[in-house]
Amino acid sequence: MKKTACPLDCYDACKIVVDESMKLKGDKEHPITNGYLCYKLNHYFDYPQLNCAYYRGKKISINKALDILEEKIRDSQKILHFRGSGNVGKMQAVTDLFFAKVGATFTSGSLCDAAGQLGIREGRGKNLILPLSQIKKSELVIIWGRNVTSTNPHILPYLNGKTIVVIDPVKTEIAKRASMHLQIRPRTDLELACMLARFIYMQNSEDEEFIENYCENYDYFVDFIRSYRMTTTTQKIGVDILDIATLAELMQDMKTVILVGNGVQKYSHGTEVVRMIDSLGAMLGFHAKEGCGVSFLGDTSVNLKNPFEVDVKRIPKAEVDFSKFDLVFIQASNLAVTMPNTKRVLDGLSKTFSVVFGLYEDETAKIADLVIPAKNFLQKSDIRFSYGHEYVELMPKLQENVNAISEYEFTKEMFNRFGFEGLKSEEEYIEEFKKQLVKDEVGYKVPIFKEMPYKDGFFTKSKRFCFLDEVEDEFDMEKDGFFFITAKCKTSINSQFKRDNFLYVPISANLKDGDKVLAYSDYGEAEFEIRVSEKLRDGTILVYSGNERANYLTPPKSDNYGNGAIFQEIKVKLKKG
Ligand SMILES: Nc1nc2c(c(=O)[nH]1)N[C@H]1C(S)=C(S)[C@@H](COP(=O)(O)OP(=O)(O)OC[C@H]3O[C@@H](n4cnc5c(=O)[nH]c(N)nc54)[C@H](O)[C@@H]3O)O[C@H]1N2
Ligand SMILES: Nc1nc2c(c(=O)[nH]1)N[C@H]1C(S)=C(S)[C@@H](COP(=O)(O)OP(=O)(O)OC[C@H]3O[C@@H](n4cnc5c(=O)[nH]c(N)nc54)[C@H](O)[C@@H]3O)O[C@H]1N2
Ligand SMILES: [Mo]
Repeated sequence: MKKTACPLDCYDACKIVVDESMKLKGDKEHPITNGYLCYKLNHYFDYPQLNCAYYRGKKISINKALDILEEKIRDSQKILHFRGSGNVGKMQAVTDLFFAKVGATFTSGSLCDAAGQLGIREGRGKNLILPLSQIKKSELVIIWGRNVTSTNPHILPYLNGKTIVVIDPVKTEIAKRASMHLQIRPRTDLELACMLARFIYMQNSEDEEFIENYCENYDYFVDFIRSYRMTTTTQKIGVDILDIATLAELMQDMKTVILVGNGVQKYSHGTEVVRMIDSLGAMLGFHAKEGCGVSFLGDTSVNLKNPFEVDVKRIPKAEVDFSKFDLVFIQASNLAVTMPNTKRVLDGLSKTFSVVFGLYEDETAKIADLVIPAKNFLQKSDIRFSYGHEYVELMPKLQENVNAISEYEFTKEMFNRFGFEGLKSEEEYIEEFKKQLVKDEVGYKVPIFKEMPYKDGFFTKSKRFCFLDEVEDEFDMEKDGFFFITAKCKTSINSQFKRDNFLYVPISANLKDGDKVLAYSDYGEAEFEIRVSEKLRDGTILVYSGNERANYLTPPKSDNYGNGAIFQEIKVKLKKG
């Protein structure tokens, strides 16, 4: 029996026990995995891995594929290295060392949490992970735009016996079980946080000592929240003002943890939304109180020396125009599905030479000129961090596979072919990460992730928490059409594993299961099959991330500051087919 960790881009970062027959089980001793795995890992081997390379649809050897790639790189002026998050092991980034040496352009930001990450950093300086122990000690857990049952299921045992409040336009599974569900209109989280802050301010229950000793900009924050009129703002949010008042009281009386998810920040002002929720927490001193805290997706690399850091030209990920490059190298991303504005993505790819280095024959591999098969997480060595808890796991190689190559092997081969020097051994790189960790009775941890991460102050220049005091937001909320929610699916991880391709509509949309519709936005259109759902608020429709057509509708744009994708910054209309 051997142990490794799940490679998927997920809060839980589970530890896995692998038996002789390569059966995967959850590790009972791991603080979060708790002995069980999710659908995706339980069906890991149902999805066949690529077992050879392809050039324009024809099978070729890996060596031949690398010959073609080498020649192409030598002939290309403009190369793009686009790395996704199909596997979040640290060794994925070793390929950066090679592509930096050939002068490739890289991407900045992400399709994921970049807007919110910046919001947290602007307030706190660094985005440290809230340790599981604080969640355990809390009394009230506010689940704010995070669908824990699907995306963070191993946290559920930590929520037992606590008062749960859910803020989500969708009646998610956890919302059904919650003491209170604020089923707000999408894109009104900043306003809701403002109203909660107003109630706390009116009742004089802010944490004065904390604000005085650890914060700055509070007076401007007060001016800012007071600029929102109670009645019109509550109408915009679309929930009962008494519910908002009740939640404000609960937050004053109970030890509170806010679990903020990706759902709140897929908008142009995503940075400010997350910073506003964090400011609300700071107003009550949550960052320095036992059993309290605001937890967004944590920064896994904070304070780590990264041996793969490179100094390169970068362009915002969501906005990449592939046609501007002679050669596009796509690693661990199925961007023909997961990137915004699919039509633009496909047009761009058709005008360049594209290489996919991946695990599956996914949509992007199917249209690529060259496909290089990657080893899966069991077939190579790695180390992984989590953005939902403080533990780090080693991922030793457990299986041979001669039909694919690892990211390290790829890099080594390319270094050799180009005569580059300075690549260390795989073990040395993993050791460079490992030696920066500390070990407690449970496992490896990043040293900066302490019990109370901000007890000794913040990491901004002034060492103080910096409150939000303005927002730039020009989106027309009343524009005709539905709000377009794209949340994560329980049985897939973005485009990997079992996807859901339906378009969910509320009962009031007057459609029925099986209807075919054309959905269109300012950015594109696509056909969908309808499923009617009582979970949706009127005026909103939902597709899951990984839906093969969802991103035909989404904008190829980034948020105002963080270079994050803004999948939900649209209104969508439906035409029955
Ligand atoms: N099963 C599964 N797990 C996953 C993933 C997966 O694809 N499948 N993906 C992984 C990845 S890459 C990430 S980044 C994380 C993200 O996981 P989460 O943080 O859970 O993010 P989402 O599922 O995108 O959105 C969460 C919730 O936000 C709600 N929401 C949408 N718009 C709004 C809004 O305007 N306001 C509010 N308050 N809520 C809104 C949605 O209805 C949804 O329930 O999950 C990871 N875990
Ligand atoms: N509309 C909409 N779009 C979204 C989202 C949304 O909420 N709504 N979510 C966004 C978010 S949060 C994220 S993180 C992105 C994720 O989007 P992507 O980065 O595209 O991630 P995945 O779809 O998980 O996986 C992509 C590919 O990774 C490859 N892969 C898996 N393991 C390995 C490996 O070990 N090595 C190599 N070389 N390849 C591997 C597989 O071939 C797989 O097809 O999607 C984004 N797209
Ligand atoms: Mo993500």
